[in-house]
Amino acid sequence: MSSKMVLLLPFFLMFAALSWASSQTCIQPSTLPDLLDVTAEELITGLESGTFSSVDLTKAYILRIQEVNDVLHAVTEINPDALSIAAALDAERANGTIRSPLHGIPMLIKNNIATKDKMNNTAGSYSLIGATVPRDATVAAKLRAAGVILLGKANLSQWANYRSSNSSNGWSAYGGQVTGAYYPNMDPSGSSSGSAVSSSIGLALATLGTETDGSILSPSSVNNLVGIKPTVGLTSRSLVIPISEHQDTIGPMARSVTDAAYILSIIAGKDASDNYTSAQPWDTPPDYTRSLNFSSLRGARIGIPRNGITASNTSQPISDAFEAAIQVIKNAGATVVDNTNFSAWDAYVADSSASLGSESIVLDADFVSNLAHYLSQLTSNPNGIKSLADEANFTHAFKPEAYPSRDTAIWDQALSLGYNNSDARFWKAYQKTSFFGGEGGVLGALRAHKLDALILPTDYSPGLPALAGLPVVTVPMGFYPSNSTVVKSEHWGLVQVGPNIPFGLSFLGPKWSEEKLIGFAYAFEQRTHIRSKVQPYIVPNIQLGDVVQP
Ligand SMILES: *[C@@H]1O[C@H](CO)[C@@H](O)[C@H](O)[C@H]1NC(C)=O
Ligand SMILES: *[C@@H]1O[C@H](CO)[C@@H](O)[C@H](O)[C@H]1NC(C)=O
Ligand SMILES: *[C@@H]1O[C@H](CO)[C@@H](O)[C@H](O)[C@H]1NC(C)=O
Ligand SMILES: *[C@@H]1O[C@H](CO)[C@@H](O)[C@H](O)[C@H]1NC(C)=O
Ligand SMILES: *[C@@H]1O[C@H](CO)[C@@H](O)[C@H](O)[C@H]1NC(C)=O
Ligand SMILES: *[C@@H]1O[C@H](CO)[C@@H](O)[C@H](O)[C@H]1NC(C)=O
Ligand SMILES: *[C@@H]1O[C@H](CO)[C@@H](O)[C@H](O)[C@H]1NC(C)=O
Ligand SMILES: *[C@@H]1O[C@H](CO)[C@@H](O)[C@H](O)[C@H]1NC(C)=O
Ligand SMILES: *[C@@H]1O[C@H](CO)[C@@H](O)[C@H](O)[C@H]1NC(C)=O
Ligand SMILES: *[C@@H]1O[C@H](CO)[C@@H](O)[C@H](O)[C@H]1NC(C)=O
Ligand SMILES: CC(=O)N[C@H]1CO[C@H](CO)[C@@H](O)[C@@H]1O
Repeated sequence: MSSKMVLLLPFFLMFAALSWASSQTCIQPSTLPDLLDVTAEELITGLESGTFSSVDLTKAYILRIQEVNDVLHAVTEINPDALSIAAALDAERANGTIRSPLHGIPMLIKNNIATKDKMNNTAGSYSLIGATVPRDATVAAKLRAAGVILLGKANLSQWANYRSSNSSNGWSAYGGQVTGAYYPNMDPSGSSSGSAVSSSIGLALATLGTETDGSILSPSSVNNLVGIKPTVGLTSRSLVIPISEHQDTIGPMARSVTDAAYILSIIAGKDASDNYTSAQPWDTPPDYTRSLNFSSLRGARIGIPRNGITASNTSQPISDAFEAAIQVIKNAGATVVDNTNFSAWDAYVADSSASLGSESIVLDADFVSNLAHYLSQLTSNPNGIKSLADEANFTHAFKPEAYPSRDTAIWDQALSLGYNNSDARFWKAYQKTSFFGGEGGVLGALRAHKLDALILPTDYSPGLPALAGLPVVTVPMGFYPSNSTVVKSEHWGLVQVGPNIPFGLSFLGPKWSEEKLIGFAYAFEQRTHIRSKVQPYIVPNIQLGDVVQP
């Protein structure tokens, strides 16, 4: 309680000062959207009507980041060129050049997505500071070409949570500890922690995250967001610091399904630099905003794989909210089929509890190969890191990397394998994981019951889709009630359960089914509007009215 008061006081004072400043201008605050909840379409309307410019928007977001970052550590760096890029995009708009619906709108991207500009790309490690790339990551290039302002880099669980057995979600050596905005010292989940927190309180319109197993879905869930974890191969991974070519994917983290759909439409597509994208069943990807149909649940068949829900003593509010969500989905005209269980669930659980499970082999072996491939593309590499072995050596020796209080157990295991993903033992493990996620898991359940999608509380949703490269969309479903008992993480004491901490609902489908999943998530969101029912404990007070010149 006392720490909450201490945190809030400086922001309250700053707000008082700025309210006075903005009252000196002629701008009517009511014509300006609140950046905490603003939608893409409200920003588009404001930019088109000239109520504010992209420079105004960029200034406001930079001030908002500076206002809260000392507490939340959500952003590792701000693009030093953001304001000049915004001015250039304003000039283009003035002469009639509109590159895409998101022309002139700022986004943050996770600090494992490289850009060829003044920003570092480090996965949160000091080892890669100053390293440079030959071009932007393909997803970053697509955003830039669409006129999106790359405002900065979001902090993350270091190495996308692929280093340590006893670190914390949202901690990186370079960026510090991200905390969530819904409870003091809140575990932000991860690994796209800074992306989630930044999007949740409006430090940009929205953000990009990356997922190998849960890293978009889980932080979106606990930070009250919509997250799209695309089919592996829908979005290019070229020049994104990898874990696993078989499981990695890049997706949007936004405050609404609509905003996420706008962003996915920009970043999806084939790329010769990531040949998994050549499996896309179309020449150009769909316009996902066409899936935003209030009636899309009508006539849909939705399954509940109950055996994938492993209840715990803190999950009663999640179970209650899930049952209420099922009723909303039925009332919206869907046929809900219960107990569409995963046939290989028990075998999957047994395999993943082994000391070296199949998924660990896949990720370890991929990481050894894929990290070396990423590093081989760098155009400068100040610390000469060429392999995982080099990286482990750097990390063990460089004090700010906090070794051994944050160990390197995952790397130690990957290095002790002694092989990479060209080895027959890798393929044996990959066959198992593909089966657990596919025919023994999501695909088998969909087929057996002729379903369009499965639903699960997001806490239980990432594992099987990760193994088979399948898409998932999460949307806010509820939050812990005010009398919840606080539960802290085992290491480093972050608050994982507590009053107001949100959680989501996931829709799972077969490869390339994002259009359907987005439609279902939208139909659910538009009937429930859960996001608006819970407020963060800390929000930046800077608004457009503080920067717009009359
Ligand atoms: C508008 O400005 C952009 C950027 O300065 C320039 O590339 C483009 O040619 C201009 N278009 C027109 C129609 O003037
Ligand atoms: C990149 O990292 C270096 C070292 O921390 C820092 O001096 C530089 O400002 C960083 N770049 C940006 C854009 O923050
Ligand atoms: C995909 O690209 C990788 C690396 O660029 C290459 O090793 C592999 O042979 C390619 N696979 C196909 C099917 O083209
Ligand atoms: C919206 O979804 C419903 C149910 O699937 C369908 O009947 C309707 O045609 C869709 N509307 C549009 C505009 O696609
Ligand atoms: C599905 O799983 C649930 C939870 O484990 C179990 O209670 C139920 O009996 C199972 N149903 C079928 C049809 O296997
Ligand atoms: C939940 O159960 C575990 C042991 O199963 C116990 O240690 C923990 O205190 C319980 N938490 C709550 C909030 O009851
Ligand atoms: C993978 O291992 C094989 C066999 O040891 C080796 O030839 C190859 O260079 C390794 N590839 C990478 C990317 O480490
Ligand atoms: C490990 O790093 C240290 C300095 O940090 C260096 O002196 C040593 O040569 C490195 N060893 C290997 C095997 O790369
Ligand atoms: C993490 O593990 C390492 C190695 O076992 C240990 O030295 C360190 O104390 C652990 N840190 C925490 C916070 O438990
Ligand atoms: C919180 O309140 C609800 C409704 O009054 C009650 O059912 C629940 O047991 C309470 N939980 C705790 C942890 O006190
Ligand atoms: C932009 C920014 O605020 N960066 C900060 C990220 O976190 C590190 C470690 O806490 C700070 O040193 C940076 O200033």
